Amino acid sequence: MELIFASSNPGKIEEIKSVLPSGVKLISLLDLNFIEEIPETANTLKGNALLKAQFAYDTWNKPCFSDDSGLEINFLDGKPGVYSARYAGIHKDNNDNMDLVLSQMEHADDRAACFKTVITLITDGEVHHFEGRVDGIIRRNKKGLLGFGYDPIFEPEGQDKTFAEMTLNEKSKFSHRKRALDKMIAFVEQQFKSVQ
Ligand code: ITT
Repeated sequence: MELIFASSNPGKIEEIKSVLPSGVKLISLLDLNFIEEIPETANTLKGNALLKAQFAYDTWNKPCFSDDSGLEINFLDGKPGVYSARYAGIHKDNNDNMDLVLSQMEHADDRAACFKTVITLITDGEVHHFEGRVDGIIRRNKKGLLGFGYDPIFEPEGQDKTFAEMTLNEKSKFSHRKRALDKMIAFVEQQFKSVQ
């Protein structure tokens, strides 16, 4: 089956492509040469995931899903959260976002944080949400070159390396995205079986 993934984030697309079952063909917004930004004006992950999936469904009228994710940091009262992608400003990049977090947490002893993902799937106009979460800590310095976004400063609970020091396979053992995706895959497989 074909599924449109309403994302143009290469890091997310690569992660998701690496774990989808071989029977699912993923078509991202990059594959569709769609370069506009889909407006993310909601103030929750679920709200933004719905906006992106609904936009894709209305535009291409095919089964599609979206991913809205964020890093929630205890010491920062849950920030950057839904504003993770543009925490340091709309024209800033991942490094600027991490630098801002690290400077705001320079004297913080409470390093607890979590990544959350909401995946929204729309098939036949029906909307389904799937959530995933991973707990961990914010390190005092960036470490590792793999992954994307805040990976160099996030270390999942019980591990001694950051997401940016992990291969795609390793990150997938812990990641918020994989946990949400597993729920979506189980749901899609169940639906597929029931129509056979
Ligand atoms: P799309 O909307 O095109 O999917 P985006 O980058 O705008 O891409 P989000 O709105 O979900 O995606 O923003 C989430 C931001 O949170 C993302 O840009 C990263 O900075 C960060 N993020 C999300 N998942 C992450 C992960 O697995 N590792 C590191 N950072 C992550």
